[in-house]
Amino acid sequence: MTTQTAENVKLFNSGHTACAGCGLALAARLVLQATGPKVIVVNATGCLEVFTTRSPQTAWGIPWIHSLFENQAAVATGVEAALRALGRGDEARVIAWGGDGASADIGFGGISGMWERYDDVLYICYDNEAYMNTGIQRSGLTPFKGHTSTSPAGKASLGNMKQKKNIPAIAVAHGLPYVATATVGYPKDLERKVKKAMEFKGPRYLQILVPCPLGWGHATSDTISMSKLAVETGLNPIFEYVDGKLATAMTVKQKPVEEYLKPQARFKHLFRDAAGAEQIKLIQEIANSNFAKFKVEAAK
Ligand SMILES: Cc1ncc(C[n+]2csc(CCOP(=O)(O)OP(=O)(O)O)c2C)c(N)n1
Ligand SMILES: [Mg+2]
Repeated sequence: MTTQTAENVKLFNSGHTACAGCGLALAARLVLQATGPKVIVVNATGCLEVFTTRSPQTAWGIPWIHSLFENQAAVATGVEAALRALGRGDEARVIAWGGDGASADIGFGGISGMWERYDDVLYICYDNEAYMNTGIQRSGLTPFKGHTSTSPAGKASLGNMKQKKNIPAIAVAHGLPYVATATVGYPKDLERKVKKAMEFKGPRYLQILVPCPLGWGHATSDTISMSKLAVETGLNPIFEYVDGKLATAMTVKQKPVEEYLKPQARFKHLFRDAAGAEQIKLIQEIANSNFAKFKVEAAK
C-alpha cells in the first residue's frame, strides 16, 4: 500500500487488499468522489473494513473509525453529536457504512433507533448479498434461491428460502427525507445519488448493490455487467424516494432473469433439472413485479 503524504493522498486510495473485481472497492471510491473530503466514515466490521485497513496501513484519506459488526449507527450518532457539541458541525458530515449483514441483520435495531432520533447521518448499506468476509453466509439480503454456505443448495433445498428483506421500504416507513438504491454498474447515477443525499439534513439511506465475484461465483471481469443485469432484469431496481414519495426509478428494457443467474455459480443448481426451472419461474415473477411496480410508479 502506498505511503500517504500530503502530496499523494486521495480520499480512497488504491493498494488495498480487496479481491480482483470487487464491486465494493469501486463503490467506496465513487462515494467519496461524490462527497468530497469533509466527511467522517464510521465503518462496521465486514469486507470494507478488512480490506482497507490492514494495520498499520489505511486506504482512507478521510477520518475513519471502525465500529463493531452491530453498533455502527450508535457510533455514528455519537460522532455527529460530538461534532455539534464542539461547535464543529460545519466541518464534516457523518457517514455510517455497513454491509448487508451489518445493516439488514445484526445492526438493524441500532439503525432503526438512529432513524427514529432523526440523526444527521447518511447510512450506506453496501449490499453484496451475504456475509462475505466470514465465508459467504446468508443474510437478510441474500436473494431467493441463492446458494450460500448457510443456505446450501443440495438434496434438501434449492438455496435460500426467503426473498430479500425490503430495507428501503422500511427506511421510507421511518419517515426519512431521502432513501435510494444504486449500483456500481451505473457510476454516474450512484454519484448523483450520493450528492443528492448530502443535500438533506437528517437521516438518509442509500443501498448500493455491489457484485462480489468470490461469493457470487462470476468472472472477475463481469462485475459491471452483473451489476447492470441486476437492474435490467428487474431483480434489483434502482430508485429514489424523497419525503416518502417515489422520485425517480431507472426504467430499462427488461431482460430475462436467466441472463443474470446463469453466469453466477451461486445459482448454478437452478439450471440442472425441472425443479430448478420451476424456481427460475418464481424468480422471474419477483423481477416482473418489481419491474411493473417501478415502471408504473415512475411514470406518474
Ligand atoms: C457480534 C459479532 N458476530 C459475528 C462477527 C463476525 N463477523 C464479522 S463480519 C461478519 C459478516 C459481515 O457481513 P456483511 O455485513 O454482509 O459484510 P461483508 O462481509 O459482506 O462485507 C461477521 C459474521 C462479529 N464481528 N461480531
Ligand atoms: Mg455482505
